[in-house]
Amino acid sequence: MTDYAGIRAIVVGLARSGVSAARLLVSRGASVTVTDTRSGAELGEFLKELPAEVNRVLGGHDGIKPGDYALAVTSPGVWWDSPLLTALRNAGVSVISEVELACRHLTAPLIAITGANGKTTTTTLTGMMLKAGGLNAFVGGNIGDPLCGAVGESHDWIVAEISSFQLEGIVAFRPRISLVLNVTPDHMDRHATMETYSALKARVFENQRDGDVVILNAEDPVTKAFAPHKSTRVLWFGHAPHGKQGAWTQGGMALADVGAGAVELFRLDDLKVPGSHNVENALAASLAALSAGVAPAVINETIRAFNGLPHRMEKVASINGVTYINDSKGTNADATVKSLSPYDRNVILIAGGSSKGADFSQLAKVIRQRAKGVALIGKTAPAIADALGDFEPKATAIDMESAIRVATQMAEPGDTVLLSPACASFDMFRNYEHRGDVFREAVLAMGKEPAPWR
Ligand code: UMA
Repeated sequence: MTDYAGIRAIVVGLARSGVSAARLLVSRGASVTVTDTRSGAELGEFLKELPAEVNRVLGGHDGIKPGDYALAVTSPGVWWDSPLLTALRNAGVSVISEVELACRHLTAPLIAITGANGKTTTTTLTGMMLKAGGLNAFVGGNIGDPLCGAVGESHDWIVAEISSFQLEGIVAFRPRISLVLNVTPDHMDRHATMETYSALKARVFENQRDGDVVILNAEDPVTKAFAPHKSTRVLWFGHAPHGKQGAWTQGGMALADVGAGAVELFRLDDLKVPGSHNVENALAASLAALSAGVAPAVINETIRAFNGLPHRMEKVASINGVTYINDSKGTNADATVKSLSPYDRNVILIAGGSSKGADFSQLAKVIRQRAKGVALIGKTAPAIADALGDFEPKATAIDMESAIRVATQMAEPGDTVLLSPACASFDMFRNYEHRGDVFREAVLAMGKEPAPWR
C-alpha cells in the first residue's frame, strides 16, 4: 500500500512513538526524515529500529527546512508550542500526533481512555475484560506500545490510553468508545491553565457521532459539564445511583444499565485493588467492556481476578510464609521510598540497576528504618551499599535469581521480599517490565521446587 507515495514527511522526536510513526510512514511509501534533539549515541536502540532509508537529523533540529515537508508527525514529549512545531505549522505543514496518524490507518474500532488519574489501571482492566470475553484486543497508547505499531495487524478492538499530549495533535481521531475518568490539575507546566487542560481532555470525543459511546464521570465537576455531540450515546459512572444510563454502586454492589435494564457487575468487596478511585476505574472499564459487547459475567470474573497492575506493588506469590512483591516500576529512589513506607523492618528489599546519577542517601535512611535486609543488583549496587554504610544484612547478587535466593535466606515467615529497584533496568534488562517478568518467573519457579527453599 502506498498511501504516502511521493509525500515528504518529518517525524519529530525519536523514541517509541517516533520510531513507530516513521516505520508506518515508510511502509506506506513516504520519504521520511526523523529529527531529535538527542544525539545518535543517546538514541541508541531507537536508531536500530529505523528502516535504513530514513534520513536522520540528530543532536538538534538545525538544518530542518519546514517548507520541505507536507506532513509532520510529532511525539507526545515534544511540546506543541516548541519552535520547530511552530515553524512547521507556520510553513503550512500539517502537524499531527502519532495517535492521529495511527487512527487514520487502524481498521479495528478504538476505545480511547483518558483522564488525569487512573488511565493505566482502567486501560489495563478494559483490555483484560475484552480478552476474557474472547476478543482480540491490542492494548497500547500512553500505557506503552504506540498505536502505529497496531496498524496492519488484525484486532477486534484497540484499547488505548490517551494523554493530553497526544490529544494536542489530533484532527480526525474518532474512537468508537471514549472515556474520561476525571480532570484534575496535571501537566500544568505544559498546558498552563486548567481550561486548556480540560479542553484537551474533551478533544477525545470531539469527532464522535452517530451512536459512538462517551463514558464520563458523573461526579467529577469538570467531566460532569462536558457536552459531547448530541448524536453520541453518553454513559455515566459514579458512586451513587444517578438515574442515567451507565454504572453506579449501591448496597455494596456495582451495577450498570446500558439500555437493557440494570445488571449486577460485581461486589465491591471482590475488587482487590484498594481505594474509591479504583471503584471508579472498575466501573468505567466495565462500561467500556459492556459497550464492546462483553458479558456481565465475564466482567465479574475479570474484576475478581484483577490483582492490580503488573510491576506496581504486584503480589507475585506467598511461599513458605514469605510474600514476594514485584515493584519493578519503582525506577527512582523516591518511588522505592514510597513503596517501603508500609513496612516495619519486615521487608527484604531487592534494589539496584543502571544509574541515573541519583543520590541514594534518603533511600538509605528509609531502608534503615523500614527494611530487615537488602539484596543489591546491577551497576548501582556499590553506590547503594556505600550509602547504606554499616547497615546489615546486605548482600550483592550477580543476577535476579541469586538476589531472590539471598533475600529469601534473610526472610522469616511473615516477611516480604520486595523488588523495588530505585533505578532504571537497562544494565541487565530490556526495560522495567522485563525486569519484573524475570523476578516473577524466578519466584514462581522457586515456589515449585521441593522444600526447603533456603
Ligand atoms: N524531543 C525533540 N525535540 C523536542 C522535545 C523532545 O526531539 O523539542 C525528543 C526527545 O529527545 C525524545 C522525544 O522527542 O527523544 C520525545 O519522546 P517521548 O517523550 O514522546 O517518548 P516516547 O517513547 O515516544 O513516549 C511517548 C509517551 N511519552 C510522553 O508522553 C512524555 C509515553 O508516555 C508513551 O508510553 C509512549 O509515547 C507510547 O505511546 C509516557 C508518559 O510519561 C509513559 N506519558 C505522560 C504521562 O503519563 O503522564 C503523558
